[in-house]
Amino acid sequence: MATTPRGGGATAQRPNGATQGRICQFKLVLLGESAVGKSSLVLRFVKGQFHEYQESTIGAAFLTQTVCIDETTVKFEIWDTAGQERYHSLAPMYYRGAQAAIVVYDIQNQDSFQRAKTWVKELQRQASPNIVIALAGNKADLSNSRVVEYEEAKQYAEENGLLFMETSAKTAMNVNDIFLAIAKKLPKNEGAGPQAGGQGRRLEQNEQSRQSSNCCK
Ligand SMILES: Nc1nc2c(ncn2[C@@H]2O[C@H](COP(=O)(O)OP(=O)(O)OP(=O)(O)O)[C@@H](O)[C@H]2O)c(=O)[nH]1
Ligand SMILES: [Mg+2]
Repeated sequence: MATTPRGGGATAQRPNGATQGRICQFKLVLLGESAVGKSSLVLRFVKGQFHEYQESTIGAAFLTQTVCIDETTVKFEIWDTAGQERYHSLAPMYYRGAQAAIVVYDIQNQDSFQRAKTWVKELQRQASPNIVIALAGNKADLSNSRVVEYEEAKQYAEENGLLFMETSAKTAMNVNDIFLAIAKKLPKNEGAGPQAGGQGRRLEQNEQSRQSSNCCK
């Protein structure tokens, strides 16, 4: 099973150059307190890089990345939101219509875990009903100064139906894995109509358009 991230673009190529026909596109949003590492996780996933002095995001940033799961290419349209409180009111613009969300906290920061729980509640109340939510306990490389226990977060995630992983944007631990776990959980079934909320949108070969429909066709 091919599960490696690939460079962005709507046309998926097999190693032999043949083009895969089934491409699903999903909107994914990252939410969480400032400085927990949202942008760093995206930078690691999309570009394989890590910056010690990553700048705080202003407003939001948009990036894309594709992953292959069996015969399906999943294209993520990623909205990396700004965690500073003054940007909170913008968040609904980014999670509205999203099929997936990664809510991030820093394992060294209890407040960021509480903030993550608040984001989860907001998503459960106001985002698409079928949204796939993953909880990421980031900065796992700094586990010597951890204050949020793995078991506590895991139990919370289980109780709330969330995917859960501890991640490190710095070492790349579980970064691809969390996106892949989301991609696997997203519905990619054939024949879903445009009204089926939460479905990804299936692109035809070579299709580059950015229509607003959000379904796998
Ligand atoms: N050690 C370690 N540092 C990390 C990790 N992820 C991010 N950082 C650092 O934490 C700081 C904040 O990271 P950002 O990615 O900017 O955090 P953010 O959540 O995007 O912050 P806002 O854009 O303000 O919401 C940066 O200095 C990163 O280098 C990690 O996994 N391990
Ligand atoms: Mg950021």
